[in-house]
Amino acid sequence: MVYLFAKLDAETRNARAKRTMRNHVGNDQPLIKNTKLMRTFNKSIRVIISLTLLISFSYSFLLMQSCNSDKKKTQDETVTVEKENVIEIITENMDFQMPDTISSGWNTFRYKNLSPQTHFFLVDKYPTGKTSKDAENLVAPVFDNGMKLIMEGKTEEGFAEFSKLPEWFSDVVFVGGSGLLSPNEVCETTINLKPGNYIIECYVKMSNGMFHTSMGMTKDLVVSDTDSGNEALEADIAMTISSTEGIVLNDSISSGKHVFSVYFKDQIAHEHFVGHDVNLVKLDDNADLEELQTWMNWADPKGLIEPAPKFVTFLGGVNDMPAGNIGYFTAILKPGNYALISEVPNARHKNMLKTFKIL
Ligand SMILES: [Cu+2]
Repeated sequence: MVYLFAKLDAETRNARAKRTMRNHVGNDQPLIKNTKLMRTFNKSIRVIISLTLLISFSYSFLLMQSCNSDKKKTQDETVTVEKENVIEIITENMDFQMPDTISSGWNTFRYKNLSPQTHFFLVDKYPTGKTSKDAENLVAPVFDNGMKLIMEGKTEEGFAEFSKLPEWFSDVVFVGGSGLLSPNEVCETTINLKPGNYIIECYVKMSNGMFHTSMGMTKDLVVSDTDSGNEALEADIAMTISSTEGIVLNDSISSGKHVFSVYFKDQIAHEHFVGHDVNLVKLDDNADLEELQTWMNWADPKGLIEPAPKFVTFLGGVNDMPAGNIGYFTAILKPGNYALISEVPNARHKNMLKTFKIL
């Protein structure tokens, strides 16, 4: 490396000196030789060139050092991710960037929302043979048409539209996923998946009422027979959710990193046809809980639609799961006000809106 530098140094110096001479003197003029002026000029040029080279080599050296440390950092990060065995999902533009096949058993999904909209990911077990194409072609249009009518104030016609859903749609099972996640946030959710074919989706709506599902937020996912070998997480804050008791939380919550477990004591289809889940929300001073509650119902023309309510930040959670299942989510809590809320109509009335303060 040192030899290379020395060689480059000499060659570059010669080449630059020649270029500099040509530029200064001009091609047509005869070269003035051996004058005192020329010697002084040559000396100054050498000093300038040396300084320039010194600065540019120092800079290159620093740049190489920084590249090396960046590279090392990236390698370290890769090692960490592999060791943690986390499955990364990224949304940039109505998409799910993630592997097509994952192992079965316990898996932690790290969801990064790099888009300007609020999203979640929900894992659906579709009946055998049905794929994300069926979701896009046979399910999403029905929901879009129904929602369009509801938004026009034709509520009954809108709900009647849902009878056009394919018969097999009632066999679709939601098996977990993240809670809602605001733009530029990251969340982690851990669920257990059996081998099979699944579909990942997000059904938040665009400002015109169209579901993200119709905008490309569906993805086929194969869960292989190979077990991940991961164990269930050890939660430090346990909660249960049920249609009869709502969200029940026995532990008090302090600041810092926590692993929450969510046990689905039961599961039902609420007024908007889907089940309950748990979403962690950071509340700013001006947060409006009524507005938040209304927004948590996709069937409401003002619900689950962009723009998301102001002064709240969605931090993930655990999406719908069948009764008897448990899911986990991890969060770092800073001092402030928070809410745990379910994506159902009238959450407060169902004890599915709990607020707490971190000191
Ligand atoms: Cu979405």
